[in-house]
Amino acid sequence: MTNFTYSAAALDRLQNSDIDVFNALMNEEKRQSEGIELIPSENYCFPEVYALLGSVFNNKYSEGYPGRRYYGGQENTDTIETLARERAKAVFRAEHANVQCLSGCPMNEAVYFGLLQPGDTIMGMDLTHGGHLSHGAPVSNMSKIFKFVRYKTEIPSGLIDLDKVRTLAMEHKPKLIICGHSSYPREYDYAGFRKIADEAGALLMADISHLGGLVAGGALKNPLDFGYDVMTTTTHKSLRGPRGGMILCKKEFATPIDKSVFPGMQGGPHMHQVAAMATTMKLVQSDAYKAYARQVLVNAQAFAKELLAGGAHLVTGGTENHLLVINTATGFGITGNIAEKALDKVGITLNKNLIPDDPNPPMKPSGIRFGTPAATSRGMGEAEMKQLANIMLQVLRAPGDEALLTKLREETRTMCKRFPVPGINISDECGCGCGCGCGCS
Ligand code: DSN
Repeated sequence: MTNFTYSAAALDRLQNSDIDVFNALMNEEKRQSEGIELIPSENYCFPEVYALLGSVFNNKYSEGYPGRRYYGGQENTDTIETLARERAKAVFRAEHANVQCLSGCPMNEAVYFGLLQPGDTIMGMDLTHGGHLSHGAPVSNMSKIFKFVRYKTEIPSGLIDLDKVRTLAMEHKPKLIICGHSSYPREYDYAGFRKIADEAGALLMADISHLGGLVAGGALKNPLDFGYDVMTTTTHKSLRGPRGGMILCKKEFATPIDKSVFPGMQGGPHMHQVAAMATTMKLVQSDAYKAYARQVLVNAQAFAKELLAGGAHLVTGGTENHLLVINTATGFGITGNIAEKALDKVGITLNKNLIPDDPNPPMKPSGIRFGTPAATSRGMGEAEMKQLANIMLQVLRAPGDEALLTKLREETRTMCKRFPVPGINISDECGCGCGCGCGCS
């Protein structure tokens, strides 16, 4: 059996009432424990987060904001939301915080509707060059409502050319410019974007969803220190909190942003999520968390160094943050989907990814994307990054060699055993005799 942070009594009830979902849960614990998570947007949350996500705050409707709700019984929900807001403001040096967004896309959509009118122009990074769906990808609903102009990275450097961003901004005069990405391995020139927005007369927003924990921990720059009008971040990536999103902004935008989140976009906030955000915002202020944030970057550097030495082609030639993108097509002659599948077989989870100007389609792209936040949460350091990079290199050179993959699977499993996932403790003896944590005992 597993020894997890849920209440044992609740788990027992689940096992009795829904064995199918119970088994899936046990298997997922085992998958997360015995393999290593390298998807850069994923992480292992703080154990305290499980306690709150599984709590009675799940039961409460709290439309409105602290002190101004539509339903009664809000004395405890007001406490947690006020704590979450005040702590978020302190962590990110923000004048205002809204902590009710259900996740990343609604969070960014709430900013657009709060500050702009339908038909207004927004400039964001092209999804196929590292931007995010919610920054105006043609498939998103937002692209039917706002006009999006997309800046790209340069080929072959993979870097953003600020002069080109400026030219585009002066040509289209967007009402809002967004700095933010989901697969750009470099730090943004926040000051440079601020200058461009001032010249173009645009509001300026940073979406730091991937980087939230690294900014909170002081390892990367904080866009709000450069006078950004709005900053958004999801709370479950490098921040290690619950799934969710928060909007941080200047005081002058507090009212339109709050109104846009509720009642504009959402009804009742998920108060179990808000409670977990409050605790997350306390935990990220510790010295241990600051050391974690720094180590995420040190680990990414160690990973990059080893991969480059092994002949991998890294988009932009390296990384300045927590993530890396390998062009598997040029370096190893395989597409990202083949690489993803083969790496899955050895217990390394990452994702296939488009590279800038990819000649291949999204489901068979030319690259893979991965990062170090989750591995670092397990306590892994540079030596383990080196070992993981070497396993990856062997897989990428011979993705069809099943004997090799089986051998490497064991190496990954052995390594993972030394670094338990925070909040999960799977013992070798599951009680049923098979050692699999399947719940059949
Ligand atoms: N799915 C997230 C990512 O992987 O970057 C963003 O929404």
